[in-house]
Amino acid sequence: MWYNCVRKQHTVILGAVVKRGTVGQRCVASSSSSQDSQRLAANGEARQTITSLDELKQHLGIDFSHAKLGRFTQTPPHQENLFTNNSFLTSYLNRVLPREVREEIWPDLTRFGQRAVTELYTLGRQCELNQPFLKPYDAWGNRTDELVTCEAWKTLKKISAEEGLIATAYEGRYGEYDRLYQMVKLGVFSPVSGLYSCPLAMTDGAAKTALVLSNSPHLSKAYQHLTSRDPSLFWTSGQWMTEKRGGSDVNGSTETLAVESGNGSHLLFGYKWFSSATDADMALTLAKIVPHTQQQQPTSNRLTMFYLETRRDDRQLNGIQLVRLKDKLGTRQLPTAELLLDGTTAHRVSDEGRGVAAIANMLTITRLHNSVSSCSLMRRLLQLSRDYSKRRCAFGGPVEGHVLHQLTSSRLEVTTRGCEALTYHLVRLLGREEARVASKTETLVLRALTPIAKAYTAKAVMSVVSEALECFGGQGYIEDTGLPSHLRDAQVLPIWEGTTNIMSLDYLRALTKSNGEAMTAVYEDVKARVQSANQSDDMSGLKSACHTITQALDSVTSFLQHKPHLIQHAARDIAFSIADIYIGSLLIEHAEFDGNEVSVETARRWCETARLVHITPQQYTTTHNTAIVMDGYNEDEVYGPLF
Ligand code: UCC
Repeated sequence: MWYNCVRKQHTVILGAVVKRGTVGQRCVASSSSSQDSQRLAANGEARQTITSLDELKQHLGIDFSHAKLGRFTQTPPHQENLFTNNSFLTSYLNRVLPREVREEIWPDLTRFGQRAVTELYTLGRQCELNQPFLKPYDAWGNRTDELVTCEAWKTLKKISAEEGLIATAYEGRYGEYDRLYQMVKLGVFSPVSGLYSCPLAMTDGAAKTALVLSNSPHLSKAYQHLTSRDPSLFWTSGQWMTEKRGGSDVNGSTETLAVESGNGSHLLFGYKWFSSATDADMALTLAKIVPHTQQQQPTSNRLTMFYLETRRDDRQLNGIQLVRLKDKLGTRQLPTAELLLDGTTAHRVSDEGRGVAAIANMLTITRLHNSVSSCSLMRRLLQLSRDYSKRRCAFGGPVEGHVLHQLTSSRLEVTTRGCEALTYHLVRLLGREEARVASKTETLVLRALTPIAKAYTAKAVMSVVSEALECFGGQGYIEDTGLPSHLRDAQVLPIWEGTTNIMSLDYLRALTKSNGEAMTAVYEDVKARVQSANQSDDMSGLKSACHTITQALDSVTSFLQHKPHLIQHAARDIAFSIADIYIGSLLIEHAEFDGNEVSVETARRWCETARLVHITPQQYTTTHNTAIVMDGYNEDEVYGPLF
């Protein structure tokens, strides 16, 4: 190591004894051996030992310096195992899984919980940082429609297959528990997956639809691919339902036409406004059939479901043009596109005009995926925030010690537990239905509460994630912590697969379709759970909670019976009341099982400190609501459109 000394007649070398040189003379460092020291001393030459860069700069009179940044840097939150450290979920599984199933799947979930926060988290983050893009043309002007995704995205597809994230639900290894095992694993995967959880939701929905319909060789082939553990065979699926007119009123908005091609297949012509993950291998979609003899005249106004593969045998796109990628608020890791279908070869896989009913098979699955994603994102943020609260100090101690922080965090924890209780209970019922062991009550409860769970958990995740980000102070708002993207991504959860209002109306559809039997099923289910806890001597601390649940349930039931004319107005309030009441009963049941102080307190808080009934008949007046909303709206003062 050497320095050229240009300002003073000194030679200085860090950590070395050096000889004085002359201006501009190159000095070569020598080790500070005692021999050297003795020689220098004997010659009467100056000696100097410099031990830091600051000393060096001072010695040489160098003015240049980095700004002083201080010594302190905050320790980032550390990542907990997403499975083993979720004490509510593990306790729930201990309750509902038979010992032999538990013993088999526990090691896999434990391993995967660790893999999630190490390898997968890194891949997910790379997807956030290397977002997909579209190369519509090559350099010579040829249309290519090339969708470019990062390597991490492709690796996540491979891992999804190998880990059996879809296959697990269909292999029949654990009977009624296959579905629960799969969804718990997906819950571990989801918050770190760089949104690969989204194509998996569609894929799972398509696999289920293929299994249920099982009437076409095309769907049989698709099923084999969708449920494969072999990455070279594994396919993902899209669900192309939404068109330019909107995604809620599917029947009223779909313009895509299907023309018989004469060889048993159809050609699709239309414009799909949101294909959530455009790199899918196949899709299920809806169109109106037109016979090729009658131009543009659908045989029925009702929709039919079609199966298509996105690429032909020669790997060219199947009559599909990728018009543009969506510029979304969040979920930017995910290549969501607008697609033009221009003669896409497709195969009819539902009865004509039964498309919505057929694709509804997907909806139960994708909406439960939505709930699982909401729960697991809440869990992820709470884990990070609680770890951080042990590391970050303020006002003289770690944040975890401050009473207001404790209360805030405990509320988030109770909300998250409630959402997990509802979601995984429904997953369990789905598993029972799929294994054909569900009672009629369980099937009705599953149908009725799936949309409610989707709506409720998606609203909860927005508020929990926002609050959890506050726990990080300003760091929660800083992009390269990786934290803010969670809030952006969460906002898709109340929107896609049906908005909160659509979900509330879907609950009413389930009640109407079952002639009210679904409501009776929910009622009896809650009552049974509460009665059991009420009779237990150990549950004396929850008597009041049981009473509150019963009262709330009676109040909602009475409203449904006596105010049918207000039900449309009240749909959302009914949905949220049912969610709160049902969750309360689940938490009581769980507390009864494990008797743990935290479980009892969670149930007590859920039932006693929050409002369970949200119904407000005095607000159900069209006139007043319209008057409030439109107050001040003056058409003369309305100017140009927004962009
Ligand atoms: O647009 C979207 C994209 C948003 C942004 C995405 C960004 C991408 C990033 C993603 C990142 C992760 S998502 C929006 C997708 N759209 C939906 O989810 C649909 C929402 N709308 C509904 O759910 C509606 O309620 C409809 C479409 C189901 C209503 O249609 P209809 O035709 O008015 O409904 P009907 O006539 O009441 O029902 C038709 C049939 C009936 O069966 P049958 O004829 O046997 O009585 C219903 O019982 O379908 C049955 N059905 C159901 N069955 C309807 N809903 C269900 C259900 N949930 N479960 C079972």
